[in-house]
Amino acid sequence: MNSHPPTISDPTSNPLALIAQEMVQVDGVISDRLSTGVPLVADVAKYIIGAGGKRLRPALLLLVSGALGFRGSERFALAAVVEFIHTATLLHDDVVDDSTLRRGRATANQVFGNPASVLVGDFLYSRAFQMMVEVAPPGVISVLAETTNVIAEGEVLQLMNVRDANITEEAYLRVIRSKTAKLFEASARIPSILANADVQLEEQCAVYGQAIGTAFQVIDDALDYDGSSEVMGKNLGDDLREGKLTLPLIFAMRLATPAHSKLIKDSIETGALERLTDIIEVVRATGALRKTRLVAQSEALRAVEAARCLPVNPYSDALIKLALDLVGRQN
Ligand code: GRG
Repeated sequence: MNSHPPTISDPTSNPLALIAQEMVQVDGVISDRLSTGVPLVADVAKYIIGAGGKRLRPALLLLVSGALGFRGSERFALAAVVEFIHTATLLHDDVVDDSTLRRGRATANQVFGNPASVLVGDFLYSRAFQMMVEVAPPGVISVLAETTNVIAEGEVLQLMNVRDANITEEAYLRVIRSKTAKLFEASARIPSILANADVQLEEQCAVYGQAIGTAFQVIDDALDYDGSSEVMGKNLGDDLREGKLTLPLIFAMRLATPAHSKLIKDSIETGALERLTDIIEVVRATGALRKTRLVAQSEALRAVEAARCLPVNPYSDALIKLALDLVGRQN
């Protein structure tokens, strides 16, 4: 296996700059493939996709393609496929959670209602499958079929855990590896299949995606207690509101005084929100957020180790930088 020397990269450089032109092509595919004769489908799909989004999963697919020297045009269609699947999950998730704010604006369910959100999510999801069968070899189709199934399982697991104050760190990790990290994993694995990489290299790509996806969700959960609603484009304290015990609360319950720990437990179990501000304060004061960020950091380092097994070039350097940057993200 090829091994990377430690990278001393320019700390101000943007790892996504390398694929900026390619992302324009992906945006072209996204806009072409939103075509439909049903106006409501187009309205909802354009509303959510037009709101932006970081396009991280397509970026991952393009960066790994670059690192492995795969230049086939299928990569643009498949980058759009992972973004469509991601967007379908967001539409469904906002209905399930009754969320009101996403990407800095009212959620699609707020604007168009729950039925339109669910059904347009189904449209994007099935359009993604139409697109993938046009261009992808069976190995890629199998990865995406497995991925979407695992994402759905992760969401059901999370639903089963709602209002349970005894969720362990392991149970939490199982949920996030399924609901979030699995699509990152697929985005990094797909180019290795397209590039006919050997089994070990394919595995390292998958590990990179899984680790960066896990780090990403852990930071997302920290930001729910620590971020700025304006910068994130979504509300603070949503997880507690929904009865979800995420890593910051698991750690805070362990580190807090018995009285504060009980406050968190009661709030998760009953859904009482009057003490939300106090709970956010406890989470911050106990050092639970620092501990949470350390978990994300260790996942990011696992991603870096995996990226060091890729050929040494600017794309794999960018993958390393991306993993390190995501830990410090604010939105
Ligand atoms: C349709 C296959 C399918 C499943 C439905 C509802 C559901 C099952 C899955 C939801 C999974 C989910 C929303 C996980 C959270 C992932 C996450 C951290 C989303 C935010 O990602 P960002 O920050 O979003 O990349 P942007 O807005 O930048 O695109």
